[in-house]
Amino acid sequence: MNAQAKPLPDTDSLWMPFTANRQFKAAPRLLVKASGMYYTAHDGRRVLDGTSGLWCVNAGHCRTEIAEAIARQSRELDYAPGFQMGHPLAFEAASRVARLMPAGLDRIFFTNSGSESVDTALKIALAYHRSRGEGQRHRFIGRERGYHGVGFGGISVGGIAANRKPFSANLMPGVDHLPHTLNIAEAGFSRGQPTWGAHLADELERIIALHDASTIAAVIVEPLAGSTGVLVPPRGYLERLRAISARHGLLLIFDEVITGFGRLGAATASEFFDVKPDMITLAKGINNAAIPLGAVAVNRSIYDSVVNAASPDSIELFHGYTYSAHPVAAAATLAALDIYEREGLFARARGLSAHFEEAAHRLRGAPHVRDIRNLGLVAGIELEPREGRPGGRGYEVFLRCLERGVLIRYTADTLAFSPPLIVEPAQIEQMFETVAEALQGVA
Ligand code: PXG
Repeated sequence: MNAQAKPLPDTDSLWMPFTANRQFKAAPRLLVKASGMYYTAHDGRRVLDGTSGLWCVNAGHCRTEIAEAIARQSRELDYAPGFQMGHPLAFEAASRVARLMPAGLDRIFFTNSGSESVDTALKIALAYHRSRGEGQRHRFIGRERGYHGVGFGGISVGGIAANRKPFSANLMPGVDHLPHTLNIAEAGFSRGQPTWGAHLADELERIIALHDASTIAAVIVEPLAGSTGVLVPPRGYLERLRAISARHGLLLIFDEVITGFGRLGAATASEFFDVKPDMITLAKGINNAAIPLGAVAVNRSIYDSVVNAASPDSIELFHGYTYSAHPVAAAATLAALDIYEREGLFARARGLSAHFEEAAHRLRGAPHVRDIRNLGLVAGIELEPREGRPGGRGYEVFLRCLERGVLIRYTADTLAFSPPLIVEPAQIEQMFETVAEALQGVA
């Protein structure tokens, strides 16, 4: 411990999420401060944030304007009920988020997390079909390896086996899955979107034929899958999903919890790929992760259908959260969106993406590297797993990078990179050079 080291807290009571609790508590890794591109660890070391926290701190850490907006709002109106009552910032935040969405997706439902956004979008899809007299459209189609949070809806349409297995007896019925799009033999080391794989979208036609379109409510996919290890959509794939869904009257939901707010160099992946879904789920970067908030951006025609189907004095959608559009979270959102706009951070990400790609792909040929995938300010480096011990190598590289002052993320044996959009070119170099160094000593 150096002079700035802080004493470690008692770690017994906290049941940590998605963590190997016993392993962690035997050697805790704590972060105690942050600013801009850096964390400070409990032992006083500075750590470069190569992951924007968990893909969420897009404008960098502890931005003064956001902190001040939060403090101001907490003093002025700490909380207001959102059911049958409102407060101005909720409406203002909705209008501002709507302006960043593709044309028409300008009805915004607020939640507190990505998981809640996903479950909300699934419910809206059912409510929409019911409002049009098509209540028999109850099925959903997700995709293998998809991550849509941890609600029962989200793990049902999701395709991460470990997240589903313990709960498998109680998943939502009526869900089918598209195949995932990763194929290293055909598309390994692609720079940006792979040219192979658009045909995988045609699997949607097969699934529709199996169940009949009249029973299917919606298809949900991450336009770029993050958590599962960075799967970049093949060229033309999302366009085909869009066309097939439209042809059969299915709603298309893009889960943009990670890709929303600049990650690919545009406000949304939908804008980046120029493919317009019917709903977009959001969270994380919506307010730079300063305080929990999520949202669903919904096509106006869906809102109109659901709302107009009810009598004018009755609640149209029996759904909502105590903290939907919490005033403090809404204030943080306005401040974060101001920063994104004023500093042109989405365009900045776009401008850095070629360098980011170049730096990531320089690791081709480094020990254990099986594939490298990237788009915008996202990269994944997949390592060969150890015989009989998948994930072990990824964890070791993660630890070795942390020792060298760089925070990366790993999912099994895929390393993931998603720095704040304020990252400097030299910091991009540092991230990937550190990984190259770390890989040298890994068995
Ligand atoms: N959808 C997507 C696409 C996500 O990436 C969620 C929904 C759920 O959001 P909440 O706010 O309920 O956690 C996510 C979350 C990782 C990692 O390291 C990714 C997420 C969360 C934690 C870790 O890949 N994504």
